[in-house]
Amino acid sequence: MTAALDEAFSIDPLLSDEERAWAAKARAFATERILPTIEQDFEDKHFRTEFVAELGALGFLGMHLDDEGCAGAGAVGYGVVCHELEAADSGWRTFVSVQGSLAMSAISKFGSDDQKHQWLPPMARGEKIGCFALTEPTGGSDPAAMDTTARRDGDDWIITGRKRWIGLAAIADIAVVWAATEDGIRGFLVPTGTRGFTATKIDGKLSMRASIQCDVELDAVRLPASAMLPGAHGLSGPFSCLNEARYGIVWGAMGAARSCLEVSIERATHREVFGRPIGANQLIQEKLANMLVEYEKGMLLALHLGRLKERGALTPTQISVGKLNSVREAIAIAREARTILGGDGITSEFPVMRHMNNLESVRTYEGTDEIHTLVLGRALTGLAAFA
Ligand code: TGC
Repeated sequence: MTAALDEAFSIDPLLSDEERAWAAKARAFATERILPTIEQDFEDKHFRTEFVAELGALGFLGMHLDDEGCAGAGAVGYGVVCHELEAADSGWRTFVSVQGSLAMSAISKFGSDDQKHQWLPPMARGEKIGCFALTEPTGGSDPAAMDTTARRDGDDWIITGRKRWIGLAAIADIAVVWAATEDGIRGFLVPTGTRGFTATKIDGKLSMRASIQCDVELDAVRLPASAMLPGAHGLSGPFSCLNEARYGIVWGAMGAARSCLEVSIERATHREVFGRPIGANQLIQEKLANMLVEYEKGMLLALHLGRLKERGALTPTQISVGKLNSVREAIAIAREARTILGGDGITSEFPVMRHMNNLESVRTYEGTDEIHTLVLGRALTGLAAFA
C-alpha cells in the first residue's frame, strides 16, 4: 500500500495478529506470484493452474471451514485474503471463492461424512478442483426456474440439462450440480470424468480473462444414489453457499478499488502537467478524496459484516448491502482512477481497465446489482418485486 494511503486509512489496527498474518501471506502471494505476469495472462487468457497447489499450501482454499484439512480461519481472516487477492486480480479471488466458498462449502454444509472425507482434504490442498453448477443458459437470477433435472432410475440418478458461466468447470475434478427432482431442488456431486458431462470454456470474454468460465452439458449423466448431497433440500441449499461467496466479494471488490486508488495517488503525485504535479489541482484532489471516502466506508462495512459473521449474526440482507455497495463503489473508483491516469489509464501498463472490466463480471455474478437492490427493497417493505 502507498504510504499516503496507509497513513490516511489502514484497517490493520482493527485486525487481530492472526488476521494480519493471513493478509500478509495473501499480499506476498499476490505481489510475488500474481502481479508479475497478470497483465500478460489477462491478455493471453491464461489461467495459471500451477498456482492452485500454492494457494492450497498457503491454506487459502476452504480456509473458513472447520472440516478435515481446512484451516478453520475466522470470517475476517478469509475476508482479508479475498481483499489481497482481488487487489491483484478478480480472477484469483474468484478462484478461491468458487473452490472454497461454493464447492467446498456445499460439501461441508450438506455432504455425508464419506463425501467430506473424500473431497475436502484434497480440495483444501489444491490437489482437486471443484466447481458449482447452478446458473443456466436462460439466466442466473431465478434459479427456481431451472430446467436441469435429476430423475431416478432404480437406485441411480440420471441428470440432464445445461449450465452456463460455471467457473473452473473445464479443469474441475468434481462438480456440485443443482437439479430439480420430484422432491424439489437437490445437489449432486458429479465427477467431471463421468460419461455425459462436458465442460466447454466460454471464449470472447473481455473480463476475467485470466480465469475460466464454462458452459456445461449434462447428457443423461448416470450417478449412484450416494452422489446426492444428503443435507441440501430446496434452494436454500445453493443460496446458503452463495451467501459465502457474496461475503467474500464484499472484501474482494474493495481490493480492486484499493489497487486503483493506489495507482491514482502515485500518478497524481508524479505526473506533471502545466508545470506541476496534477495532484496539486483541486479537481484531482477532490477525486482522490472521494475515492478514499468510499474505500474507507467499504472496508469498514466489510469488517462490520465480518464481525457479525463471526458471531453467527450475519443475515442475507446484510450481505446484499455489502455486495451491492462494494462492487458499485469499486467500479466508481476504477472509473475515476481511469480519468486521473488520462490516456495511459486505458493501457495494460496500469491495472485500472483490467480491474474495471473484471468488476463488470463481479457486478453481475452472485446476484446482480438489481437483485441485491430488490432484496433490500423487499426487506424494507415486505413486498417482493422479483416477478
Ligand atoms: P425463493 O424461491 O422464495 O426461496 C427459495 C428458498 O431459498 C431461501 N433463500 C435463501 N436462503 C439462504 N440465503 C439466501 N440468500 C436466500 N435467499 C433465499 C428462501 O428462504 C427459500 O427457503 P425455503 O426453505 O423457504 O425454501 O427465493 P427468494 O424469493 O427468497 O429469492 C429470490 C431471489 C431473486 C432473491 C433469489 O432467487 C436470488 O438470490 N437470485 C439470484 C441468484 C444468483 O445469485 N445467481 C447467480 C449465481 S452465480 C453462479 O451461479 C456462478 S457461480 C460462480 C462461478 O462459478 O464463477
